[in-house]
Amino acid sequence: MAEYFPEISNIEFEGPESKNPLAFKHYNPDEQIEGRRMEDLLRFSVAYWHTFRGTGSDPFGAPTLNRSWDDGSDSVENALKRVDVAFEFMSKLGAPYYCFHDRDVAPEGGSLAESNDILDTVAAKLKEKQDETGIKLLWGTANLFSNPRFMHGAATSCNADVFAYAAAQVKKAIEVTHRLGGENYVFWGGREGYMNLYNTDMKRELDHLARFMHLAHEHAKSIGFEGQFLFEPKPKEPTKHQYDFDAAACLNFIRANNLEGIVKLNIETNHATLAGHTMMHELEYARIQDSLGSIDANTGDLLLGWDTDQFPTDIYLTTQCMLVILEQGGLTPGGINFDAKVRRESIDPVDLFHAHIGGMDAFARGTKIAAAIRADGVLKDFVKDRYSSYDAGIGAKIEDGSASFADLEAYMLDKGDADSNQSGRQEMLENIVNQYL
Ligand code: XLS
Ligand code: NI
Ligand code: NI
Repeated sequence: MAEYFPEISNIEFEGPESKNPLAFKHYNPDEQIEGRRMEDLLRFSVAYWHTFRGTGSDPFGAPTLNRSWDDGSDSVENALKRVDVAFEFMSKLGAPYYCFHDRDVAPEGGSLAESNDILDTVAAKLKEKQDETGIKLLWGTANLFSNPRFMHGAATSCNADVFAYAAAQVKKAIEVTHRLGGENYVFWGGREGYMNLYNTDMKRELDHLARFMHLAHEHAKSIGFEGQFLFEPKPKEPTKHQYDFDAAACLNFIRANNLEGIVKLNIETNHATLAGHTMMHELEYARIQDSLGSIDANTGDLLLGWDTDQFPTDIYLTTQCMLVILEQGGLTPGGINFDAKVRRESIDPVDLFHAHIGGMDAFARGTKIAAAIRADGVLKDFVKDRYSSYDAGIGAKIEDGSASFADLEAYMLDKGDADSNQSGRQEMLENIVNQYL
């Protein structure tokens, strides 16, 4: 069988002292962290669209990446060959999972029926390779944004035929995800949003999106798909007002439309920062509401205002992510999907390995640091103590609901003034975190 990365052998863990760029320094699948194997805790996933469909083209220039195996065509033959490439790459990397959009793995045909047939053909090969390698599908999704038919949105399109088309496409994508044992199914809003209210009935669009989600859930149930549904919040791109702007907007939509327990969140770093939040904020906001399902790991560039989808290398960032993820005991059935692409100047196939090794190591190291911080309990103890005025007395009555406004007034009239405040000690805590890095 043809080999597409002949120069590369399996990427092994060699430890922090290793100087080999094609080895893991921190990601050691069998190492135990908080009682779990690193591989089972982190559940790393490769994004098919970036890693096997990325070309290096940007709005200003043509493809740059050297991918000798890819003839650049949309033929089924080329799509089938990419499956071999993908599974060789993922096996050599040691990634246990991957994710795809329907249109990344299989080209669109001349009609919906033809597109479905092509998807089935490629899915059969994906299944074969999954069985052969043991690599699993973290999540599937449908591309409801590239084709011009989705210019006004998919479930929120003003055109009912487009809603119907999107429904048919998602129906198929859920079925294929189910067939491949996918553990989640993602809905990224794509073009679900609007550019201008002069031509938009926002109420109808949001109602349609809710209807779409209930239909998807009913279909999933009817075929026995038990994977977790996930919304992926993102602001700005591509529409000016995305309906799933951030975790808060998604959770509001979920609650307003009786989708609690049906849809959780897939939080992406670059999307968080575009929304004006830190990744840690978005993760914690989702976690405390039992809605943190999975993450798309990447990073933006603070100097650029768009979704640059770079591989994460910042240990502070991964430590902060893992503080939240460890707090909820991992992400299962979700995982850490590298929704990230190599820069268009990183033109060699080997750069795909460097990029993923770096991301996996950054997360592994962040995991070890976060676990050490948690083992010492420094942050937790400080926070617990900071709120201790709610553990007894008037605070406990506020929390258990037994104090009315009148009670609180009487309490404070009697006392005269609030107890003095204590320092937040932010700088000390930042210094403590730095000690672990
Ligand atoms: C785009 C999104 C997309 C989703 C899957 O910005 O991140 O790649 O993860 O549709
Ligand atoms: Ni994403
Ligand atoms: Ni993104």
